[in-house]
Amino acid sequence: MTIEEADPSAAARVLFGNWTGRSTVPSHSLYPHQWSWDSAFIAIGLRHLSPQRAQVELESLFESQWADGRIPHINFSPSVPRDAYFPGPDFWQASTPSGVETSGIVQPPVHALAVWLAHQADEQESVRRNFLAGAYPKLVAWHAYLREHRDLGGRGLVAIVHPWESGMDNSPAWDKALARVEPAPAGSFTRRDTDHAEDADRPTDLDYGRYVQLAATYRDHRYDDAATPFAFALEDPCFNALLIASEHALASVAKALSLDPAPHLQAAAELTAALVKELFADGIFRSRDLADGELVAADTVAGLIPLLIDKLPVATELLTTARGPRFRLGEVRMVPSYDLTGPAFEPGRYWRGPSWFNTAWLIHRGLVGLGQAELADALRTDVLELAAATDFAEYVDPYTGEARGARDFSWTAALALDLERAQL
Ligand code: 2M8
Repeated sequence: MTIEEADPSAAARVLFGNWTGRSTVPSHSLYPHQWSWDSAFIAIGLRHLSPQRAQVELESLFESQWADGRIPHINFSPSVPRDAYFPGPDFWQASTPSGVETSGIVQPPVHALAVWLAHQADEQESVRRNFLAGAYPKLVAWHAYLREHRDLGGRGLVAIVHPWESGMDNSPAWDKALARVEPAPAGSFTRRDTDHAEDADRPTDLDYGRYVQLAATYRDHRYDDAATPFAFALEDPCFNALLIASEHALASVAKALSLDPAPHLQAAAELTAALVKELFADGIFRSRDLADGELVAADTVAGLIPLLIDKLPVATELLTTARGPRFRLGEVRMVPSYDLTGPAFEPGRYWRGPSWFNTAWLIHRGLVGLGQAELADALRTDVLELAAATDFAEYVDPYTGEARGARDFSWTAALALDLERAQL
């Protein structure tokens, strides 16, 4: 019996349909290549269908890793037409020493956590395939790239240099910084995303022009972090919180390989102290804009993701914020991506209000860690109901639960599957 026959559930069907042989596309129409943090979330779900496939998903992503340790946000598939997605490989002009074509920016580092969870799904199979031993040095190099090349503010936190690096591309937290960026001229590129999704659900043309300009500047400086004049550089709480969770996971990986976990625990402790000292204000974590040194006055779900961090000293205050009027955890559908009372709130537009399944999964994990069983269970039920009711939508309206963006979206299926089957 094939693994496809063994699991006919709707979520499994989505993941099998989006599998391309060694990795999974987020969505055949909107995102037809391998995306970095998507792959990590996808592996977390795939481990319930085939632990081996989950490992291969992550291994194929690692093939896109650069010599400097960075894991680019897109690993381009050679079998997809070069103009199927914009910006494609011809725009980025980047490849690994072995010729894998990639983008040049990165995405949040959730990979070590995914590696650890994929290993735990079938330890025997993992040992047989030497999975942890193969992944460990790659993850160490990835984290070292971030800490050594991306601490642009010198405060012990990693900075993102493009909204796409946050994974929450269109977040209102980037508006002020983006307004300083001169957009690429409208006729100089052709968007592909609006061929596959409603214009009203996606970023505006003006913002898209700015995304293109920022990426082109980095590319024109050969993705050299020391040489690029970054017009956009912010310390994002979600990105740093995931690095901390991944350092904790890496400590577990090191222990399993009979290596010393102490450097990872120390890195996690240093990053946690810096995160709380530098980015916590008004009961939530906020991004710091390195251009003016100020915290951004826009509250987004990124500021709640640190709930995931083990022994976070401000967890109680953060939970109060999650349950308060800005996010109404337990009262609206999943967790809105932006402050429900904020001036930029839009319930349907990409990262400016809708609820996403990956952030719900991360917050669910945080709630379980905090012993908030009732809240965690309610969130889990909401994720499972919404995933099924929306044909695994990319995101949903936080008030009505109405589907938005792509359907049959891979991380939605993967993370719903994980919440259904994982024993936490
Ligand atoms: C979205 O981002 C891409 C650019 O990377 C896009 O809008 O074209 C984001 O939601 C991001 O978090 C996600 O990884 C990607 C693929 O699902 O889509």
